[in-house]
Amino acid sequence: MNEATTGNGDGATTVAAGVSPAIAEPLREKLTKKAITADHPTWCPGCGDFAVLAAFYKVLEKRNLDHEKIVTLAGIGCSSRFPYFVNGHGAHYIHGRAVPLASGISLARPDLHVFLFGGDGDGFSIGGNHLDHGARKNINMTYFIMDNFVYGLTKKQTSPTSPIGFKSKTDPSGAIDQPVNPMKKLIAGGATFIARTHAANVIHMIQMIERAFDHQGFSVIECLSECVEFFPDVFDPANPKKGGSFEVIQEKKWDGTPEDEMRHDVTDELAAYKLATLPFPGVFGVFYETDRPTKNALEKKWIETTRERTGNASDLEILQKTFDRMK
Ligand SMILES: Cc1ncc(C[n+]2csc(CCOP(=O)(O)OP(=O)(O)O)c2C)c(N)n1
Ligand code: SF4
Ligand SMILES: [Mg+2]
Repeated sequence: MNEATTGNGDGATTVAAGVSPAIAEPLREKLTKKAITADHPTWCPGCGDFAVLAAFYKVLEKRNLDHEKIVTLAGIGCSSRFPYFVNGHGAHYIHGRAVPLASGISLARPDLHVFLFGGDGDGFSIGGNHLDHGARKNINMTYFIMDNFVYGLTKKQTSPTSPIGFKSKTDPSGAIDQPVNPMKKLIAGGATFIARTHAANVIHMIQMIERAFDHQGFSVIECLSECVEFFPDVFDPANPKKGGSFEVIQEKKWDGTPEDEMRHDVTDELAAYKLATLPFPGVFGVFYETDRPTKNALEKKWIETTRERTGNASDLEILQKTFDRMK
């Protein structure tokens, strides 16, 4: 039996044992790491992004997704080279414009699994506005932001997440601007799944990617991923192997115990915001998750209603009518 799990594309189906589909699908081979590995990653040795790629391969393999339904997209940056290293549909697109590209693909082909990768500059700076709109519209996709607190590809400029005092080529005497708080930005923007992880913790990364993938809507993960070249050791305070501590959010179990009172309710926006105010390195896990209709679902309904109203006219007929009206 070919068993594909559900996920951020609505076309992944599971054929139940013993049920014969009208036209039998050819038996699929299991999706292997070999099948999804494309090119030799060209990141600097030790770059945190390698671990992210390894975690992503693991999730694809584990979920045994239909290979042709995997789409990996990115903007521009070291982290945005990601689609080159995944054997699947994908594009290394324009700096900061990956969310609009992913939105179009997700809305036009809701059966695909749309994964988006990029950096802090790509997502929070030039693409910050697109991030907000993707979030508020709740367009179905999984967006993984590899945050290294610097512009890596262009060799060390201050990024929107660089801490005050960071010395870079654009701030030789130290950054003076208040950095973006990714969690606060995403909560305010209206993202319906928001999580935070660390590239030094592959197991946690895998858990977060799977949770985000299972969420219907605009799901975003911020991952602290070290740029060993231009901002080394910055994430050590959250890396137990380097003397730091990785503090995981304890989520409510709704078991009625007194200790559950202290646990985090992921549906509570204000509680998520409070977690986001904790000083660096903060906490890791799911900050916020809520159910809200996706634009994909709303648009589908709207198209169906319109189609019904036009007596199930074809796209061409509707277009022709529109042109006729314009004459
Ligand atoms: C429109 C546009 N502006 C600027 C650039 C130059 N540029 C390329 S990548 C980049 C920043 C990359 O930083 P980030 O997104 O944090 O990715 P990283 O390299 O750190 O992974 C910049 C400014 C560009 N390619 N296109
Ligand atoms: S410059 Fe930094 S972010 Fe880019 S590949 Fe090298 S270590 Fe990674
Ligand atoms: Mg960066």
